[in-house]
Amino acid sequence: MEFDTIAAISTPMGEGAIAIVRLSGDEAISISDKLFRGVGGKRLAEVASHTIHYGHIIDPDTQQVAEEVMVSLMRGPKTFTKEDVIEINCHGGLVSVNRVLQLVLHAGARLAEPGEFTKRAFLNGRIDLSQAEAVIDLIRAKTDRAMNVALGQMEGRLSRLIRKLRQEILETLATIEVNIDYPEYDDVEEMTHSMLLEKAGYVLEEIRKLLQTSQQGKILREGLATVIVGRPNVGKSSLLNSLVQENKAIVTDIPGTTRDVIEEYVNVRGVPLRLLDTAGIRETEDIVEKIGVERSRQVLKEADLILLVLNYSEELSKEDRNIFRAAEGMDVIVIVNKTDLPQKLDLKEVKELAGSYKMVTTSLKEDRGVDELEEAIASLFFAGEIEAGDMTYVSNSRHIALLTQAKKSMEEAINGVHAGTPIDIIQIDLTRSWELLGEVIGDSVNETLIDQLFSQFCLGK
Ligand SMILES: Nc1nc2c(ncn2[C@@H]2O[C@H](COP(=O)(O)OP(=O)(O)OP(=O)(O)O)[C@@H](O)[C@H]2O)c(=O)[nH]1
Ligand SMILES: [Mg+2]
Repeated sequence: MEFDTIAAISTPMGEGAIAIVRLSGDEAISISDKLFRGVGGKRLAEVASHTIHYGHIIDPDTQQVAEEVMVSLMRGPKTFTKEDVIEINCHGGLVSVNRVLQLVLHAGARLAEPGEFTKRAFLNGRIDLSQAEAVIDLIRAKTDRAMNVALGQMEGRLSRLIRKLRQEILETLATIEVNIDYPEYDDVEEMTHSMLLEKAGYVLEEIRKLLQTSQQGKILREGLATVIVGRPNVGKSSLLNSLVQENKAIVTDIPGTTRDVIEEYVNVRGVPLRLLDTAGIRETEDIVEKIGVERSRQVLKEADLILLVLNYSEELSKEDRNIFRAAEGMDVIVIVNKTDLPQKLDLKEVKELAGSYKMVTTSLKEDRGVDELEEAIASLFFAGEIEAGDMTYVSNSRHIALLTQAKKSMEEAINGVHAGTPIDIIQIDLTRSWELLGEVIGDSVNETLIDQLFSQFCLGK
């Protein structure tokens, strides 16, 4: 494919030891040669591929040295985009790297859109769509395990499985065609049906297995949304601080201290948590607090796990009961905090309310019970260690939606066979399933979707 030459700063904005301006396209090398003065007047057009060169960037208008650089030169197709790629390593700091970018643009490159480098890798056929999406995941990965999942997807693990399933469907469709073309044999219909059931059954089972990993995959990717709720002053923010082992949230003895939802990522025994500390839930006239309480109720609804905190030194109140009610039907761990103080809470009453929920007693003040809580969180979600390294996970909601639809079409095909539906109707379901799987890896997606997907990337990637 033919594209113009694009350029962008590929390192994060801010101060750093180095910053990189990246160019990709047919003219990447000639544009760089207009600006680069290497040792001994060496021209980039003449150097070997995949080599790095020391020199200066010269402003062609003033002939002044703009920056001291190292330039990496990589000729296509063995590059990220399959095009010629130049990376200019500048000194870190916004001014110098921006100046180099401006000169590069002035010399004929176009400023890249967010994700355009990765989009080219996709359009030039180096990676498929699910691999490109994994690049975003990799950038955003917050834990080692999330990174492993993204890496697995990027190197094509999911793609390979999807391709295999599509191939199976295609073969099934082909066999059906052949059988329809030779209807003179008596047992053709029966043969077709039994072959169909076997093949379609296999594909359906594989899709099911993949979808089963989606819950864990999503958790690994986004972190388990864990919401700390409870009345004001029970110790929610203290709990957040204790789990992240830092004083992130403000803790005071004034009820109603936390007003906004506070979010932190933490790895608890291999479970990545997206921990949310909320404003204590109570009836209040304070406008700011009221908004906070409303937000608490909102995030509660979206939680994967709820840490419901009670105060050991106070009686169970109507508000506590309301919180239990709001959390009904969700995964809950009940935490009875402030056990260093004299008991007023009726534990029997709490146990009745808690039912099958796990219960942990803590004194965050004296640092007691946090281990047990961590244990409870880990065992609740992963019965045993998870091995994100060598499993194929689906974690992307676009993939999950497509797989769910593909599964449905497959089920319809199978039901159709059982119900004696005409074979051409069954063919439609199979074809649909084949197409849906294709969308996962980008074989049959439209341009709008592609643009939208890549626009989620950061600039320069
Ligand atoms: N004695 C005792 N005090 C505690 C314990 N845990 C927290 N506290 C204290 O309880 C007070 C309230 O703690 P926070 O963590 O701010 O409580 P909160 O639930 O976030 O309160 P709001 O943000 O107002 O909803 C602070 O003074 C903490 O130091 C504990 O286990 N024992
Ligand atoms: Mg708080």
